[in-house]
Amino acid sequence: MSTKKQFKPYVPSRLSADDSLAAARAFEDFMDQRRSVREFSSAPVERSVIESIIRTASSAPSGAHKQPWTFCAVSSQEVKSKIRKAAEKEEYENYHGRMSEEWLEDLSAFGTDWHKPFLEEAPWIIVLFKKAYDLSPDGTKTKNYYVNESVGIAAGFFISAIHKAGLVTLTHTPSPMNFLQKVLGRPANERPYLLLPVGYPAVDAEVPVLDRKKLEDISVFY
Ligand code: IYR
Repeated sequence: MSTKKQFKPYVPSRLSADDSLAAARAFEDFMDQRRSVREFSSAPVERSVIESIIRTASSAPSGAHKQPWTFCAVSSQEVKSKIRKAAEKEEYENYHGRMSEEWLEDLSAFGTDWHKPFLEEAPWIIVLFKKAYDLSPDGTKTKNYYVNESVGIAAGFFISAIHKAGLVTLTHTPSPMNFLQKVLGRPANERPYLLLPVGYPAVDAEVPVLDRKKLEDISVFY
């Protein structure tokens, strides 16, 4: 069975070369101000802001336009506490034996440890699930394509939208993350991909001093 795609013209307004460069550089400056933040204010963020950010994330390209993701937005203190407790249990094991000496050394500049207070302090935790396959209403499985690539791109859109809204986040990956499927009661086709606390930064929030790699270190032009 095939469904025929319909097409419509795509005619965005065309920028001059100068305007294009100016817009690219302005966006570069804006994005360069984004930082991962680990200290959150408990100040509330309206649900409508989170909804908008999720819609932006879901505008990302995906394999065969399957949009193979679910964004679980948690503001319930009770659920956040459950997530923190389970994440800290796994992270304790990571920092006490599961992570290599080299990994611990690489992380030492960031001052991280197994304590994850931001999981209770941030007003929202967004748990991003990837959908390994889809389930039709009648229970049959349908295929998704390039799921990791698609969900990674959606996560990038999500992080950019958070920055645009004046909020901060942290791409947290407690490992293993399957406890999130249980805590949130997600179906078998959904696998946790990233956990993102979202909110305003704490007034005394600090970020590590770091440089970004130079263009010549990350690109080759042919
Ligand atoms: N998941 C652990 C360890 C960790 C890993 C990376 I890569 C970081 O950039 C920071 C931490 C944790 O969240 O503590």
